[in-house]
Amino acid sequence: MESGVTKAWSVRVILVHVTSWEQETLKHLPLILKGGRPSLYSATYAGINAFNAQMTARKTHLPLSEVRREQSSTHSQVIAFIESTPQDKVGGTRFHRRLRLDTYGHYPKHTEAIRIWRVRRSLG
Ligand code: NI
Repeated sequence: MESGVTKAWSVRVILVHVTSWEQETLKHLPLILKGGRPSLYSATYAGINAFNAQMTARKTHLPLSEVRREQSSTHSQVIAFIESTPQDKVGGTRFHRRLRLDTYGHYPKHTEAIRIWRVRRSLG
């Protein structure tokens, strides 16, 4: 719950943030499979930063237990969706790119920040 992991963000906010991108992928990948194009964030949320700020602000008052529950169920939904998608579709460039940006390409940066914060914290 402490801020300062990544600027003002706590681990809790990072969980909300990563989960909101997984929720985006659950919205957009089915659309891509049907040959559609997700709208640009610049059109709907005045840019990525505004989207991020809005997503984390919206969940400011959720208890940590709820944040964790949502994170876990969203991640399970992403896994189930990928497993139910035919192999040849998953390999499609736009599908794969979107999946990477929203999920496994997104985790390492935040994981690393949390790791560094934990070390810093244990050193007092
Ligand atoms: Ni991020």
